[in-house]
Amino acid sequence: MAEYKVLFTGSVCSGKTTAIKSLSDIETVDTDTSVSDSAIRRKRKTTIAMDYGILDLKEDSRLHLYGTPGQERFKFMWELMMSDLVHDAEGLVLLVDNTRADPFKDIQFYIEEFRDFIVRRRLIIAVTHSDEQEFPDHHFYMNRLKEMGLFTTVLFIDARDPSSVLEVIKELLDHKEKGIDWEAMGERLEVNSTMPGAVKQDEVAQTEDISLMDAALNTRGIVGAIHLDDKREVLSSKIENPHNREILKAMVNLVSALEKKAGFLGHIEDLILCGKDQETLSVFVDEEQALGLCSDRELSINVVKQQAADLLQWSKE
Ligand SMILES: Nc1nc2c(ncn2[C@@H]2O[C@H](COP(=O)(O)OP(=O)(O)OP(=O)(O)O)[C@@H](O)[C@H]2O)c(=O)[nH]1
Ligand SMILES: [Mg+2]
Repeated sequence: MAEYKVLFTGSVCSGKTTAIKSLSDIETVDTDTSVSDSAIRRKRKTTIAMDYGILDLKEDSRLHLYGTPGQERFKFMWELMMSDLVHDAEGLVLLVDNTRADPFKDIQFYIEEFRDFIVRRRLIIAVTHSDEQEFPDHHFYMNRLKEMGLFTTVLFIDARDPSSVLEVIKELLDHKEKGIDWEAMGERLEVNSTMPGAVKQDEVAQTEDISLMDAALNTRGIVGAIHLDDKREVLSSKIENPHNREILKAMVNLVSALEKKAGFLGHIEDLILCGKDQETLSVFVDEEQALGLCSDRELSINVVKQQAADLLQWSKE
């Protein structure tokens, strides 16, 4: 029996659990649970450990489908999976949610986090939610990725539609495993997916009434937060150390001052101070609001940035 493995990753809500359910011939193992932090601003359930399913390719070959949890607070699972379960995987499928404020930031984040894993494996970028947000389109992705030095396949899929997710697998395995009847497989999966409960379609965004501050403070590694409006007035602040609060406010003002004085820089999105001691201070600024965060030193800058992007985007909904 030939056995292959593939790993799906991507931001919260990008469709990892759904894609694996769409493809699997067995009842998938999912570890979804109710959310208590920034993800609650978008959905009710999130994967905490992993997703797992199996796709029968032929009588004598099958594909094991693994999905990471999307939230960075479960990042230890990514490392565990990469070093153990999926160390021999064929490739990584990076699901990119097209409704994200800046999908390319997500791509950069995941490429960075999975850098060692993709060195010797195929990377396929699969854009989801494009039925909800058409742009960036395929052409735009190809151009931007080229600028980023990334030469990889980009497919537009709907994670809820088995035939569409199957295109990703075909791209990954077609040259490796000959004689697969992709069309018949697509039909089989379509039939499966109409079975009750085969694909969960009922967990669409139900934004609950949780403030950005509560979501921020429920996020692993974030120990204080301050939220300011477009006029840079403080809306809410939960920071124990008064000095940190003042420094974060000053950093927000500094961003505005720098944008005025150093126009050649264009819009400054963030300013981050990393000291040698325990906390990192960062501010994230857009036209409508600013968010200041105190975080544990052990939380990487890459992760703090990704968390802030999540918090700011979902707070606008
Ligand atoms: N409209 C639309 N909805 C989609 C698409 N892909 C997935 N969804 C929906 O998006 C929601 C979230 O999908 P999940 O599969 O739970 O996302 P996830 O990546 O597993 O999220 P985490 O486990 O929290 O990281 C579900 O309601 C899906 O049905 C798509 O391409 N278009
Ligand atoms: Mg999931």
